[in-house]
Amino acid sequence: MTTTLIRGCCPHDCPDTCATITEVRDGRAVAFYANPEHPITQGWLCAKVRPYLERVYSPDRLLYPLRRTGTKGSGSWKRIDWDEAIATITERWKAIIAEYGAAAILPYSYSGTLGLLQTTIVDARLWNRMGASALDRAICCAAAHAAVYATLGARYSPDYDDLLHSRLIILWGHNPASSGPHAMPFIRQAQRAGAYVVVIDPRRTATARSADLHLQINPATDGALALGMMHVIFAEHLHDEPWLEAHTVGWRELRARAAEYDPERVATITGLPAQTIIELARRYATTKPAIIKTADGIQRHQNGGQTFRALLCLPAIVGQYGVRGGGLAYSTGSYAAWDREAIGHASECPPPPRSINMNRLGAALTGEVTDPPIMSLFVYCANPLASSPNARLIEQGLRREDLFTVVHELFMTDTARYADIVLPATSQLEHLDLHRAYGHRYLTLNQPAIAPLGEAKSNWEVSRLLARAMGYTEPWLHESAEEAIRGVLDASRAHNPFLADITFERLQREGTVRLTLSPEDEVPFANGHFPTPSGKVELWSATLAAQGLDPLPHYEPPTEYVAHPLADGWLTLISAAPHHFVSSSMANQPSLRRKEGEPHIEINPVDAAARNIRDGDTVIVSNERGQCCLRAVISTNVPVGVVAAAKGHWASLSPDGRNVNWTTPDALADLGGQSTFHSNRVQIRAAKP
Ligand SMILES: Nc1nc2c(c(=O)[nH]1)N[C@H]1C(S)=C(S)[C@@H](COP(=O)(O)OP(=O)(O)OC[C@H]3O[C@@H](n4cnc5c(=O)[nH]c(N)nc54)[C@H](O)[C@@H]3O)O[C@H]1N2
Ligand SMILES: Nc1nc2c(c(=O)[nH]1)N[C@H]1C(S)=C(S)[C@@H](COP(=O)(O)OP(=O)(O)OC[C@H]3O[C@@H](n4cnc5c(=O)[nH]c(N)nc54)[C@H](O)[C@@H]3O)O[C@H]1N2
Ligand SMILES: [Mo]
Repeated sequence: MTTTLIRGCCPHDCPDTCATITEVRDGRAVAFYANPEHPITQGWLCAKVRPYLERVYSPDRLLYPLRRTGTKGSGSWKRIDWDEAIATITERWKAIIAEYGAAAILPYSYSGTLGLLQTTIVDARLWNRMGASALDRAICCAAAHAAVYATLGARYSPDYDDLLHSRLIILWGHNPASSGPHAMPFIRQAQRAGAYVVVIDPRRTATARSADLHLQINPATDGALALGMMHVIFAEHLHDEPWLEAHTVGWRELRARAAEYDPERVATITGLPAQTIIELARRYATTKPAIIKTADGIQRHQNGGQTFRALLCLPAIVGQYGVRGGGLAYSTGSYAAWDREAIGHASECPPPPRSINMNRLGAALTGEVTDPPIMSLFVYCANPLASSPNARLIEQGLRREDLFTVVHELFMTDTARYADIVLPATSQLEHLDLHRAYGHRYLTLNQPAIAPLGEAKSNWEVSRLLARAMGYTEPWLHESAEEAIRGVLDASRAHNPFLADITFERLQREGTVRLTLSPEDEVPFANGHFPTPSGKVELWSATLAAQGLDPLPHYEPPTEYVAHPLADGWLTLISAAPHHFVSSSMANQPSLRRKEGEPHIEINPVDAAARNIRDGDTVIVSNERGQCCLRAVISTNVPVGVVAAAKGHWASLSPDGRNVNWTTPDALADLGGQSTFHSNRVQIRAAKP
């Protein structure tokens, strides 16, 4: 029997975007592993994606369309065929459009896959054509994006191997050991060669444990720390004035702002000793190249946008943008910018009637959005009941008898349980897609390795079926998967030099292709140009000033800020990335659930003793939004006043049918409508005192 090797790409929400190989024998995938030739993947996969065939061939895969037969959430279903499913959905939609207008239909999707076709194109075309409510996809990185565009103009970052040139690496609110593990070997190698590694994180993470210095900062106070570092750097004349003069706007205004953040004041805010702040500032200003590497976790606070702005300003103060091994590594997302019109054909469609922030889903379903109310929800690539904030309110919304909910999924997730119609989705091994990364500068084509299991269909196929049944005849709603990808790639290449010479044929041939970077593009911003309105780093941001926002970074505590020492028994709950799941994806896979352990919360011994909580107790974590039950783990991994419980556990697989998101806030941050999961104040008590 012959074995075929099919090149693919990990589709999950992670900066590493690994290249994979599937071995297929007789139509069945028999092995799945890393492509040894990919310069970032380097021949190994993370703990969660290694056993991927368990996910693909899971006995829990949804294989047929289902129609609800019991009450919402009751779990009684009847198998139906695709014709009936599509007819049921589109007839209901036509009736809703006739009565309320298409704005009453809300697509809800996020990062189940990050593919160009199955996510980016599917997120746009059908919904644009229909005139459905747009979804403001602000759950993950909206504040950082707004801050980056205002300050630097584009998300340009180096590849991980640039870290080998760094002498100082500050991992700021970032836990790559779990959240982007392929950066770790480069960080380790740099450290062995003498680079000094600092981790700034309230939690002692796996990444923090191997750092040279771990600063357990008070949550949501990083903006003050960054401004305090600037204060010291300016006061001691360690700033790079010629660079600031040549490449920035507003450095003197920023210096005046930083003057307000003397080390004593910043020490009170951050909980770090003043001397530590001074030493960090000196080290940062005098060790070159110095890189700040961050990700998305740090911005999930009410002040996340201003915090990110402050971080982005730091490298400019010491002239580190454009230096190999220096600057700030956040995201490479702007290099392979796709042609927006080719993606969504928006110019041929009515403008979206309105936009609904995904972080407000519960509120939107239960009265915040009217005229028209949301009458149908179409969920794909997302599991909002497990992953979106203020889940109690989402559950209340999903129970609405008059809400018509369709969920397209691989598994019967927390959200799918509340659907009227469930549609089975293909896995990455069963469909075509093209992936850019946000952690490096390679494109990878994902070739389908096996036929769809059961009657599963890809997002793009479902979009095509829905468009046909709705009577939409535009050819761009009916292209083949390959035509759709080729169309966007060709249109984007026409005006994006980073895609020069990258054709579909070349991707088919080579699997992974490095973006076309001229020698001067290798190091981000090395040419001294920043695509902001001024062409410079906007320390004083004209973009933000025009929106009536503070043009300079500042620190303001979140509303749910827990002051030290403890006020009224409140604790700040950080719910960051689990090691063995990606958000709630894979959190139903038995082998990975065993490794991650049951849903638990880390609590400092001091806070535990004050509440008579013993290690292993079941505790109730609660606030005005809701509550959930977790197992207490007493640990100094978290400082006094901070507790930590991973995101991602399924509510339906948790002892009390809820997860941490029953407590998390749906308040929006200061920039971009960003989620504020970690600005979350909770009370904790033992379930049986
Ligand atoms: N294994 C795994 N990998 C993932 C994911 C996953 O769920 N699991 N999720 C993916 C997704 S969707 C994303 S967006 C990225 C996120 O990637 P990261 O940002 O690296 O991950 P997070 O765990 O969300 O947050 C990083 C760290 O921020 C810390 N933090 C929280 N609040 C503060 C603060 O106020 N100050 C400071 N200094 N630190 C703070 C948390 O303790 C956490 O350790 O990871 C991706 N990769
Ligand atoms: N408490 C807390 N919650 C958080 C965060 C936090 O820091 N704290 N972080 C947030 C962040 S950063 C993010 S990005 C969000 C992510 O939130 P979501 O985007 O909702 O991600 P998941 O929960 O992983 O759900 C994705 C679903 O898509 C499905 N899926 C995968 N591939 C496909 C496909 O091809 N087609 C279809 N139709 N479905 C598919 C998967 O099976 C999975 O159930 O979570 C957020 N939730
Ligand atoms: Mo995310």
